[in-house]
Amino acid sequence: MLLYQFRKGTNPRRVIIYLSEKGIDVPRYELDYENKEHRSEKYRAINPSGRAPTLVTDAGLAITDSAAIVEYLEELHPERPMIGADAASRARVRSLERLSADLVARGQLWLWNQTDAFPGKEPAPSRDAADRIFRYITELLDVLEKEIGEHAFIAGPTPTIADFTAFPIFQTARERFDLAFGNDHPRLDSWYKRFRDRPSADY
Ligand SMILES: N[C@@H](CCC(=O)N[C@@H](CS)C(=O)NCC(=O)O)C(=O)O
Repeated sequence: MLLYQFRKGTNPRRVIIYLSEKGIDVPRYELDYENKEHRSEKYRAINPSGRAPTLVTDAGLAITDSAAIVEYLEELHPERPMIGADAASRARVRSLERLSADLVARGQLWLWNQTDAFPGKEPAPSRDAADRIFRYITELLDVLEKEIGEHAFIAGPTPTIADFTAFPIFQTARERFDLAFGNDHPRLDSWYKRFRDRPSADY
């Protein structure tokens, strides 16, 4: 198996954090983002979207989406389940995981406009657009703030793929760009700080 990744990429980190929490490891290949290796013909032959992560299995199957990679690995390693232990808990975890995936997508659109760091994505970043997009982010943060309630983790008392999906966009905003993200949501802010202390969150 080989995991193509960007060590600090928001979507790759969903897999990286999962692997660490699960206590399993797979060989990694760090794509050279600066030199656009992910856009090369060689990499696009593996993942036509030219994005990361990709997991290539020993049988040569290329899994080209972070959520699909996590679900695949979870099927190979069912011990200590991280998508929930029964139908009801899996439904809750998956709902919150998908909501978190929406948060990532909106968060990325926001960062493309709020910063000048993604000229390939947004050649004319607009702070007005960023402010508008942030309203849609806040809508999802409000939901997560309610859902986490008094739990230690987003979907309940134990870490799940919902945490591994949501955490990286908070971390990208806060640590890579020094931007507030969820700071006005007290439960999410505490969750972020607690999760940040876990070895899996090492950046
Ligand atoms: N749905 C995909 C999205 C992958 C994705 O957008 N990855 C970003 C890194 S966070 C990427 O490769 N960006 C480079 C680009 O689009 O040029 C997944 O979750 O794996």
